[in-house]
Amino acid sequence: MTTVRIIGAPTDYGANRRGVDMGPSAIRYGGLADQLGSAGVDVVDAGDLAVPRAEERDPDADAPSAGNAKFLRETADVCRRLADEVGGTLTDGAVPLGLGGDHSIAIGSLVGSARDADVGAVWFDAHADLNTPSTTPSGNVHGMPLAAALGLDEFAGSEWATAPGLSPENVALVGLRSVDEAEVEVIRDRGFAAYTMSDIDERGITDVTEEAMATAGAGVDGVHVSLDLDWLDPKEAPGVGTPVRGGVTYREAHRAMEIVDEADSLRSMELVEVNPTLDQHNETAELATELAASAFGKRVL
Ligand code: 6HN
Ligand code: MN
Ligand code: MN
Ligand code: MN
Repeated sequence: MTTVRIIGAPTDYGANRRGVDMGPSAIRYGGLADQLGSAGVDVVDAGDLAVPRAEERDPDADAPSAGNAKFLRETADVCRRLADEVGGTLTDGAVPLGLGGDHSIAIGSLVGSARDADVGAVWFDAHADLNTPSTTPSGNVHGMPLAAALGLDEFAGSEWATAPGLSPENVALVGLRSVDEAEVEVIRDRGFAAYTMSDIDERGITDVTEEAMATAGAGVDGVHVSLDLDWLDPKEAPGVGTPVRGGVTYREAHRAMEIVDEADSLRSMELVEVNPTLDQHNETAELATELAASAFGKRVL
């Protein structure tokens, strides 16, 4: 039986709206353990990493070496510890499920997941998260985790950020609808598998997600699935810091997570960017728990 180990990373260093640090609590309160139990997996909760409050830190402590990237030192500290937790969980034969926090925690998840293995990554997100300290329009590290793990620009050779076992040909982005100019160039130059919402409109979520999982999983030990809740339409998932209209529907999201399960290559996963202060009744966190259950095999019949 699969054991899923929940690891909370209550950060908001990487986002410009407070509240995403409450994500792990909101997702647990939204019924995560019960949902995963009904998917038929064993659940262990490792609790939350200790994350100092952003107000007590200087966002520019690393400047100018960090370029325009806020709280890079704090992000590195959390990601190092998360990578150890994720790596240790895999060594113990369990599947790590990270709870954000903002999307910068994906750096730690990917480094940990790729520590002793070759991995792919599927990025379910409205955004590409391929900015670097020199291209970022916001300074927010949640717009950079995929670039960091791939060792692009300033992240090249950075021990805490780069996931050596992750290669570009095993990366797939699904659901894109808000991509910065510099990110478009990176996607074109490096030839990432990238599916916009128009691709989903045209081909359907089943076809696109199957292809994404196959691309990410080709020739590697397993796939890291990063689920940014702003991937969904804001009508379904209002509790996110950077909502973008025109996202996937509730049904499309579930179908995609069912395909994640069917691909049988899931190595590690994370649920990020849930901001319960922007919800009415914790609906985005609850949705996150349901989607995790689908990814771990929950079915109606
Ligand atoms: N997210 N591309 C924008 C930026 O500031 O770099 C938005 C990033 C959103 C990040 O998806 O976690
Ligand atoms: Mn996003
Ligand atoms: Mn993201
Ligand atoms: Mn399964």
